[in-house]
Amino acid sequence: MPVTIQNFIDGALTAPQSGAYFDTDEPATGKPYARVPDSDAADLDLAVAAAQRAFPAWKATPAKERGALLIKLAELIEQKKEAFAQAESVDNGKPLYLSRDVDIFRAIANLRNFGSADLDALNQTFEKDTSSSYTLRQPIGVVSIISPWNLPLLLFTWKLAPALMAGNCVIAKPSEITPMTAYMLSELLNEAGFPPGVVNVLHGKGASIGNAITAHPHIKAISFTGGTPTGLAIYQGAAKQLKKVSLELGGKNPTLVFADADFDKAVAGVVASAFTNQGQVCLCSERILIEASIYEKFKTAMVEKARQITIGDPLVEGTQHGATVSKAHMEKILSYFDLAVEEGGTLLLGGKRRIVEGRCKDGYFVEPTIFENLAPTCRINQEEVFGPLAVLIPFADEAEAIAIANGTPFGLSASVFTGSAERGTRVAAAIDSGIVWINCWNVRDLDTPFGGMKHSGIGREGKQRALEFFTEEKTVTKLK
Ligand code: TXE
Repeated sequence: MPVTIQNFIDGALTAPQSGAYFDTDEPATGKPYARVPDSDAADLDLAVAAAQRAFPAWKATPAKERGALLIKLAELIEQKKEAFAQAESVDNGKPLYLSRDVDIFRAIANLRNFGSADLDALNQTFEKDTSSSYTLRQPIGVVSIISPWNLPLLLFTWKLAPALMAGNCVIAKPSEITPMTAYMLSELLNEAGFPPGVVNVLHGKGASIGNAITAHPHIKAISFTGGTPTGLAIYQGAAKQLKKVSLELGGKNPTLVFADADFDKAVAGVVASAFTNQGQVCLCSERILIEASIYEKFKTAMVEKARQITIGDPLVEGTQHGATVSKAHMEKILSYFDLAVEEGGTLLLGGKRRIVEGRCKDGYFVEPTIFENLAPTCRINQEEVFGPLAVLIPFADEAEAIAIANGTPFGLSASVFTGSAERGTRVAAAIDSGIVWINCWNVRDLDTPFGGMKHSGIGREGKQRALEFFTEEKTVTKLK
């Protein structure tokens, strides 16, 4: 029997007002396993009213006490971390090792990290001859977070924690494709001690509850992570009410490999950057730029390393590559592989759906795939595929590498592999992206600013930036 997920409104698990649910399936098997509330504006009105009632007392609660509740929630999740990891892998299709070591580990870290933040450190003072001024950071009121399916609990908590720490009441909408761990978190909120109405979790589709959130007059800010077209729709909708928005959107991230790089480290880094989480991380690299003098050698080594990735049931220990998140997403990825062939690409590895025998025979598995001979301006090198795809592109020199790296509408992240510290610094400064890694990929310090340029988004997340986003700044001046 499928599990029935419920909304969490005003401190209680609640069925959707309409009584409507839809099914979500387990990507590794293709079989429905949970029923998800198809929430709409009526559920949202209840949640917003509860959040408004809760706001004055929550705002007045000392930040340290708010943080203690976040840390308590982290502890409660930690006590059930294996159940959370299993649920994340069932819901998303990702291998268990990732759910354990990345998703749930980071969700707990997010809650702890923001729960111990020093809000006073955000304030500034200004002393002049005749006046002195100081700033205050105060909560906004009722805010919303909208999160995607690729790192479900990780990204949900990455937004929820700073919103709460800053003193806001929250309407949280996880992706309808992966609702389970947000539901499990909502079951712990009362035990953690959050007063009713402070956190409300609404499940449902972007076109109904998502749009209703953007249009709601009493929601004052939205923090969103997801696809660029959805981000644009939220931005346009939010503009009508001058809502604050933070948008973390797609990428078409380049990895640059120079001939002087540590060869083995670069091969390992590039394979991880292309295929981790079945390529479904906004920071994954779909364009691998390789200096021409090592191109053939690097290509051979990379294809060989990627060929060794173990594809299989995400719930079996040792699996490195699980299922992509949904049938629709698998089909989108496969259609891009067809496009790469149409555009003249040469397939070096993978390129198709993988049938995994047994329990997973109907699952949405896509092979790690590598192409070459595709111009940087091809559609396949311009559009975000968000799957296990790497296109190899040779370059002659540093200037050409930078031009190719910057030659897309996106600007989220980039990696540079080089043995020269000067070159690393120079290239990092020249690349148009919010994040650059030198001789590594996806090394995350939660305190650092995080976000993208161009069509990859607006604003930055991370410790201080997220707390700034979720507060209003007030300047107080007095004469001396
Ligand atoms: O994401 P959506 P989708 C990219 C990736 C992927 C593409 C589409 O390229 O193939 O986006 O994925 C909610 N108003 N990324 O369609 O739609 C939705 O319910 C308000 C990049 O699954 O952006 C979910 O909670 N909300 C990425 C969230 O938005 C709306 C992560 C994200 O879903 C809405 C995921 C609306 N009109 C996909 N429509 C990243 N940057 O990490 C949808 N939503």
